[in-house]
Amino acid sequence: MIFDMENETLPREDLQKLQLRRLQDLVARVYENVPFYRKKLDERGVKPEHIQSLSDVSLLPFTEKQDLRNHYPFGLFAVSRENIVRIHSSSGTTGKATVVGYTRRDIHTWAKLCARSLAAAGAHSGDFVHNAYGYGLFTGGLGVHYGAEELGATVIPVSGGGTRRQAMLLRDFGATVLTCTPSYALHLYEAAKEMGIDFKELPLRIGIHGAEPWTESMRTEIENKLGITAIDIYGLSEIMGPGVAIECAKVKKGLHIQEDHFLAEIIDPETGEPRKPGEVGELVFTTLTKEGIPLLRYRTRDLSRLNTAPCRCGRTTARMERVTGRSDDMLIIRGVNVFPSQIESILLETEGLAPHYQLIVTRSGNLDNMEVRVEVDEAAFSDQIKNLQRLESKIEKNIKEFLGVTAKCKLVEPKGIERSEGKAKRIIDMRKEQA
Ligand code: DLL
Repeated sequence: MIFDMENETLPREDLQKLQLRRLQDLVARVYENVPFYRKKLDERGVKPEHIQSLSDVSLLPFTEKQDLRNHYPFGLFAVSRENIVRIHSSSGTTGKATVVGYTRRDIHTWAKLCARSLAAAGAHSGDFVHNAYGYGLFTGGLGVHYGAEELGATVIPVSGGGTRRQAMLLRDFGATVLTCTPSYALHLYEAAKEMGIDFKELPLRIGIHGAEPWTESMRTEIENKLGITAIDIYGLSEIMGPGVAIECAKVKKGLHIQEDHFLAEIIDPETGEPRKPGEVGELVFTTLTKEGIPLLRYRTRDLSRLNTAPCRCGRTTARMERVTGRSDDMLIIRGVNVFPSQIESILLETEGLAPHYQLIVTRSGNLDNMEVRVEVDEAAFSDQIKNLQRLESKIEKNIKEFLGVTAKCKLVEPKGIERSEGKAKRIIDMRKEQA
């Protein structure tokens, strides 16, 4: 079903006119209300009235995750605090998190776009949506929740964790739609199986999975094991949260971007120059309608390509190819975004450690595991085993507390981490080989 027939099927020419109008309004708004953007635009000699066509977007400055961090927490908001009705934030509570704010209208738009997304995936009013995305500062839980309600479905706000209980609720309530990360879907399947629950006997029809990269073979595995249609949903908190783009159940080839609200570009991640249509590069989004924290040309670091060919489902919006990688070193561990630099700063603040470490990411069953190997200094090395174990637990506790991710810490002897002659190899990600 197409939830918003008018806007999702606009002839591309009309869509582009709408985008231009919204872009012009956006640039005027940020010029007026966000000192950061006014300064950047002034430096480039760009005034709002210079935006005369969609390609003039290239006159605008990029925005990076670091810009949000530099203005932590609310420095890039474009409206006064009283007009912000909701805050979300990406993981990391060390002052380096990215914080976003929504006006009442933003929340309403977001709910509509998530309703569009659920409908594109094949959900409809009357469906039971078992929502296992995390509720809280993470956008997944509440984003999907509001969308499901907007669609007229019944939400079961389970959030993350308590897997055996989730399996029981899935069976008892008879959910027809499951929303969670792809890895969690498989984890849930395993737990259910151990409890003697057969997914194929449940009324579940659709899985809507995202927040982390996954592959076509993982889709096949989920579909076969759970007996459902598995749909890819994409989004990021800086732009809105889930619902920026979604596959349609009809074709399942590329994710329809909600282009009346987000202007997408593909650039060369090295030079920042636009890539030719159809070429792979870094996805960049400009929020066309957002009020709380509108962003110009936000660099997602996600790699993809765009396809503007008409889709058999009837939507006219461009489709982005499934995101398979990033152009930076951000790791996604069980859906939680983690930068090695965040782990590093926790390690550096801990006494008794040398600044040499490695992050080893593996996958056991369907879940990601991260081990932090770090060298102790000479003084700590001569300590009793008991003290070293205490140090390991302390590091694990700090990583959990500050980054929201569970990691196993393993202390190694001085010089125990291999030195590299060039760039230090800090991340050993074995998930791809294991897939
Ligand atoms: O992960 C929002 C979301 C929630 C999307 C629920 C889908 C479902 P962040 O925590 O800000 O927001 O993380 C955003 O996650 O830049 C991508 O690198 C990655 N990501 C999100 N969806 C996908 C996907 C949410 N379908 C970052 N495929 C993004 C691959 C994804 N990567």
